[in-house]
Amino acid sequence: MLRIAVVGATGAVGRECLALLDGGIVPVEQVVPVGSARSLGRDLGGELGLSLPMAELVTLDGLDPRGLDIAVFSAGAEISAREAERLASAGVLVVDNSSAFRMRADVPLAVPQVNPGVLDDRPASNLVSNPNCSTIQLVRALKPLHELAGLEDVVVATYQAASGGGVRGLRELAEESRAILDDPRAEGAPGGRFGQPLAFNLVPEIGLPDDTGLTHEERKLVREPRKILGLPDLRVSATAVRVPVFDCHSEAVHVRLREPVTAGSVGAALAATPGIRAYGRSQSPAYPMPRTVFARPEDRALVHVGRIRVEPEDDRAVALWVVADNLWVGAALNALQIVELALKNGWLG
Ligand code: 11C
Repeated sequence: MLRIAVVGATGAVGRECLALLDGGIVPVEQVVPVGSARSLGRDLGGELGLSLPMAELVTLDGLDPRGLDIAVFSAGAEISAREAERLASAGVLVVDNSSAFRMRADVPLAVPQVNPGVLDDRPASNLVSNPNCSTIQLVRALKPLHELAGLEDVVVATYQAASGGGVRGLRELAEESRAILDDPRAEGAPGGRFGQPLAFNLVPEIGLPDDTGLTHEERKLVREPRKILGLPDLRVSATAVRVPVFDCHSEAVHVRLREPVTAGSVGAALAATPGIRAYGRSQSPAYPMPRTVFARPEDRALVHVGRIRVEPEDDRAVALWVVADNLWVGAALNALQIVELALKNGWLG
């Protein structure tokens, strides 16, 4: 039985961690919710209707690492960079949802369905990084294609939901949508969680651009799959777009393979992969969509792949449409599946 701290417990990912722990994903003796000073005194268990054994909410300053097995951090890169190593060096296994440590050589970047081998041994750093949400669903769809015919290069355009911007992103989208429904000509002002008004809009910039024009989100999509798939030279080209959808990220993925394939062989490889639901024309709906994926807990736990095509002029060029719940598959669920595998591998006694 584990004592787990959930850092960022009041945030969008932290709450989903608590809900998944409440559902029994790993055996828990006690959960310690960790939040900011303004959240002290909140009864998160009561607010979220949880029956988990939960300690009182504490701040990171008040979190005692003694007797703690694991800390799942979902409070942003700045807080992770500042605080996670203090806990890790006190012997706590930290599973970090931020970008703070992902590219460090002594920190595994883990997606249990894709590169479970990186979790064979507990890292000396006591840190494991959870990849970016848009990376996780991408690599989960790419892995069976790589095993089938070898990846040569990948072009991905993302359609990312407001929940990627946390509770504040969700609230802003709801408020802006109401304002525009009341007055369709209302002009939104730049600013807010997404830099620009999101309701009834598309924002093709997630995170700050670097000197080459690539945004932070796009850099993660280029670099993280290389580390996870163990393909340092994989060519990835990404365009990340925020869309006015509350939950679930979608991706149009174009892949060039080393060997020829058919749509049937690609569909069969995806359908045979645990954790993936592959869609064909005979199904209804014939393709995944954010609203349908988010509607049922069993679908929130899967990566959904539809519109599976092979270019008529090029039997090594494959196109896919990939949808997954960014808060579960892309964050909380992946982090707790890392904990599950760490337990199975005997890291925690
Ligand atoms: C978004 N992908 O949708 C981001 C959220 O590096 O873990 C997660 C940021 C990260 O805005």
